[in-house]
Amino acid sequence: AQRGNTYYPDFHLAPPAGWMNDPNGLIYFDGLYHAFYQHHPMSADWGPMHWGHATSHDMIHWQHQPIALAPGNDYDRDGCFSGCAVNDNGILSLIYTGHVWLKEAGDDSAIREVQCLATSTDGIYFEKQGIVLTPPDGIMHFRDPKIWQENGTWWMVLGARDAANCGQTLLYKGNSLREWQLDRILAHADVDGGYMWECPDFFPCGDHHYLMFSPQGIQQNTGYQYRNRFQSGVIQGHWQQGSAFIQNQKFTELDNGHDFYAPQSFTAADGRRVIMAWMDMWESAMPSKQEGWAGCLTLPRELFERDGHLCQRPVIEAKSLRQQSQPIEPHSVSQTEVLLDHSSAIELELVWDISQSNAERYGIALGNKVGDGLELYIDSQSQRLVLWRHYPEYELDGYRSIPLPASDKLSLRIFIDRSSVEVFVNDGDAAMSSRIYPQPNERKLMLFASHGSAVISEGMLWQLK
Ligand code: DQQ
Repeated sequence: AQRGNTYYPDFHLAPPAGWMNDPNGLIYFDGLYHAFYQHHPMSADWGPMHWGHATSHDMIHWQHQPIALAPGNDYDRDGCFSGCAVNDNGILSLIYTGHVWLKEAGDDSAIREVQCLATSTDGIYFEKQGIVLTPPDGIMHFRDPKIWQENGTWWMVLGARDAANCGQTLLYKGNSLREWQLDRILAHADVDGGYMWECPDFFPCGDHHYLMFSPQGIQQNTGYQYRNRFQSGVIQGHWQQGSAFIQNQKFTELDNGHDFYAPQSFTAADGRRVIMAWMDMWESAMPSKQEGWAGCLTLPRELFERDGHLCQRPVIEAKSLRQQSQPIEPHSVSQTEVLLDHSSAIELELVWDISQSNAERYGIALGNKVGDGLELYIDSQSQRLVLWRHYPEYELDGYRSIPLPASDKLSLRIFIDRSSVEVFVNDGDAAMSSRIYPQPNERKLMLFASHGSAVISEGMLWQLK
């Protein structure tokens, strides 16, 4: 419905109208990918949560489907909050959190949260089956079930907030989707680790297990170097059915851009572990609301391990978006060069030869001129890769950055849509995702280098469908 608007994405999943937040119930079922999502169809603001729904043959091209869940029963009166989808013996089953405000809407100090089931025979229309799990004594914030099956046993991780206001992940074991017993507290926050851990997920990848979650209430400037109150990341460790989660790394942020929250994983048709996240952020300005919608999802990303390190890259299916290509010949950049006068949906691959470059700063910019809009650059002095956005009319400003990898060359794979940028560094070592809000006449794509020159050793630019 929003095609033609300034900010509505060309190749990311966004709601047909209204508000979107977390991806829910990502699943490959019966030959089709399903993406559900937190949705408020009545306005572009968060409100009583519904589950929006879209299906796809390739996780890239999506078709909108009717709304799958709407609030209204006494146990989910104020929202069908986040959850997952599983294949229960051929039945597509959604497990979600029924949310009720006990005092006033928005008052987090008095809520009731329970886990609920809904099933479908055709993958489109869902019938609510009621409550399947209520919280342990003393726990009120109790949400976002993520379920998997292993050797015939069901397992569920759930986000919770304990009596001392520390976030935790609870692990439940189930004989069926309707009978659950608490197995253990899988992991919990120490003092500065957040008051609530939202949207947990727990899965094997490479040689490890990963607990992925989105803590709320992180203190700034702690030893963790978190960015703000909201984060999404993983703890790496080892786990075997029925035993403790042995953590061998601290929480690590998954994406170092401005807008990435509540990722959820699923297994693709061929067994790849794929994640999608909400590509926006709580408390952020969302200028697309003026167009009647807000929020979109990231591209699906395949997770994999390299040298014991969790990496992510866009699923291979994303290449089906590529249309005309334009090579960027190896050369030295010493002033601003315009690559495209108007870039709306593009993919850009660039390899910078760091060892041959002496500019103070070099990279790409999107805007009217360098220093006005978006910049992704290498800062030679601090040896960091910096993603900077500057949209003062929307009060969206600021830097995010990561240390440069220790290699002579830096390869960047960059996806630009009408209101987003996603950057993948050195084939998956890191990712940076942010919403951007260039006006239609401010979409010049440039290469730049200041105070010196910088060497590009490879490059390719694609227009995307
Ligand atoms: N969003 C949902 C909750 C979840 C939060 C509500 C995370 O279930 O904890 O829209 O963004």
